Amino acid sequence: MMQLYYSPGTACLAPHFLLEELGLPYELVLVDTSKQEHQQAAYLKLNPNGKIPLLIDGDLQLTESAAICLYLADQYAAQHKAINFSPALGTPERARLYQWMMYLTNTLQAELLSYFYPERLHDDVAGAAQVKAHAEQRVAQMLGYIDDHLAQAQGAYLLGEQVSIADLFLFMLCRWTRGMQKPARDYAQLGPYLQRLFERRSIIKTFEMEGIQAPFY
Ligand SMILES: N[C@@H](CCC(=O)N[C@@H](CS)C(=O)NCC(=O)O)C(=O)O
Repeated sequence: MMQLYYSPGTACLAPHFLLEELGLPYELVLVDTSKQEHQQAAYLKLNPNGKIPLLIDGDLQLTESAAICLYLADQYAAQHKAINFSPALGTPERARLYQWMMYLTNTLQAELLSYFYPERLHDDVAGAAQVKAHAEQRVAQMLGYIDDHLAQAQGAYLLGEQVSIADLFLFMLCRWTRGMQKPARDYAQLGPYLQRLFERRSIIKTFEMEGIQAPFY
């Protein structure tokens, strides 16, 4: 059975949503970051970069939340005939999926990491506070860009009519903005978009399983 190594609310969320969507059997393995378990030898043996999440599927040990989502959607598409979370290879829709997954991981997720860990980017407290404030401003620009895209999209989701792994990934990142001055839920399009996604059983169940309480996003 597959195993997803997780710590509640972290980058494990998107793969966790997807595992629930696909209805696959899997085991959740808690990595207790309050005890620094992600930096201990047992975990580092499985994932030498000491980050969460990690998926184990047979002989495959896979890190990077976005890569895990792409892998699961491709590998187990047949299990979920009703919804294809990753459009077929070689199609324009697949190209758009790549575009969004790269944008979300390289741009928005990276900026959110600066927001949450500013002390890694500056030695003194005032400098770190400035890094955090700048990261929040840049996140706001990115959310504005996504909001504009949703306003023009031919459908309710990033790729149009069809929900995809990019939406599950974006939901996770938007949740991380909930403490900002203007969180994702306060944008004209993102607000109803997040509400729509939050109605999915997979998302509610994932929050229950990870012990996450309101506010959810
Ligand atoms: N690019 C990685 C980022 C993983 C990551 O930074 N995870 C955080 C939790 S959201 C973590 O493990 N933090 C522990 C640390 O950096 O020490 C991914 O998307 O999987």
